[in-house]
Amino acid sequence: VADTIFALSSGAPPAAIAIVRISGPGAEAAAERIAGKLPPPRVAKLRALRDPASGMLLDRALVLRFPPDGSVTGEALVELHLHGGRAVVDAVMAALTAIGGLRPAVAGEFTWRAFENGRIDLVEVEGLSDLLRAETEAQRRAALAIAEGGLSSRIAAWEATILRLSARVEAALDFSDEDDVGDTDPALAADLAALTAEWNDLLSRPPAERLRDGIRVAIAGPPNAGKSTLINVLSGREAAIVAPVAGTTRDVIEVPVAIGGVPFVLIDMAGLRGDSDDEIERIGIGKAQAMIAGADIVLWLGDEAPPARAIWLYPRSDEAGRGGPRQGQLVLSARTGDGMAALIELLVERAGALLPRPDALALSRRQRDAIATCADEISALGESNDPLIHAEHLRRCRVILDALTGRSGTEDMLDALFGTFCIGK
Ligand SMILES: Nc1nc2c(ncn2[C@@H]2O[C@H](COP(=O)(O)OP(=O)(O)O)[C@@H](O)[C@H]2O)c(=O)[nH]1
Ligand SMILES: [Mg+2]
Repeated sequence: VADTIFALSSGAPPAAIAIVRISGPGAEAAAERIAGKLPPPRVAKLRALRDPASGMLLDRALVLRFPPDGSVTGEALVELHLHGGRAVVDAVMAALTAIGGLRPAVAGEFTWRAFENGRIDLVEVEGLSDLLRAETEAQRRAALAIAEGGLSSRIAAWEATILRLSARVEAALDFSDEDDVGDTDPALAADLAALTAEWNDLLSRPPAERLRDGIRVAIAGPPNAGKSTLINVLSGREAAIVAPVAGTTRDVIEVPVAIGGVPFVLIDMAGLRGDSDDEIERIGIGKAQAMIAGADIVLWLGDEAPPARAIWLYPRSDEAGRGGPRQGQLVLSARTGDGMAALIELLVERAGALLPRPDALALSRRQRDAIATCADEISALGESNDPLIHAEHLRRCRVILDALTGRSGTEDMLDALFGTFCIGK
């Protein structure tokens, strides 16, 4: 039998309201000790909470209970909506501890129980984890789609198809003998081709990590071009040191910002020049070149032709006597703000093509790896016309998909995932 656990599930006090959740077989009995008779399921009622030992009033709170069949954890669950003061929360938590038979939850334990009790699968847990950490609208939408089972339902359909095909292959096995291995069943080949096409479509889409980690924008060019000034204006803070001295920025500075609801990581770096006699600056220039190579977008502030993936800028445009912009350069002054709106519009537009489409499923690395491995199994299957081999590849696909949803899981993966949650979730 599971322990009964409790935790503060809302944010850190003080706040208007603090929600303490109690989950497990003893949840209702414990809640009754301090709140008296509990309201009917899923009905919120105001109750006086009292210390069971002294009878002292602790708070007046809204009490809600959810029976196991309708609770998020799949266990009896009680919520106490307290006044969100630190001492109120402490007093109620102390009273719950004193009752005995229940203990404070560890991080992610409520979600773990939901998973263990089959309320959600591992893919949905991943979506939930991303949802709790979502900081931009795009992240929220992508995470919610996964958390709501958008991918899980697709996986269930694949598993059903594979199971059906396995049954067909295994039935064929029973009727064939070893010397009489026929051609691959054409219906099987067609079903597998459809499955593989669906997987390849998902694999070809922009990955979910781009949404979480941000579009990497390298701000590059010669020293004193105005790179650090631009990054400060774009991020709205003094992230990088600005000075009219060549070689001021030597290390790489990464500034995460949301612009137009899109997460970006702006990367400031040493100015590119070949003649530096400063050892540290030369290392910085080497790093800068690596950053340019790895960036999703490059903002190029140089006069020479820009590198690939670059938006070519004509910076410090407010200064006279600069020779004027060339064809293809976006005229920009970080000082006057001239051209900034156009630059931001261009950045958001470029990012749009690199990010998952708003309502399309975006897969995480783990999800992509599993699907790619399944696709490999199916292509290996296609190279044989032995039903015994077919059956084995199909079986392996089922194992991979089971691991993806957590029906059979590796412990270290579970630890890593549930470790991302906070106490009370
Ligand atoms: N007039 C003008 N000066 C600028 C502009 N942007 C940067 N600067 C100046 O140019 C110098 C170098 O700027 P900085 O951002 O440090 O260049 P970095 O070496 O490319 O990072 C500093 O003195 C800045 O104040 C701009 O848009 N207009
Ligand atoms: Mg700089």
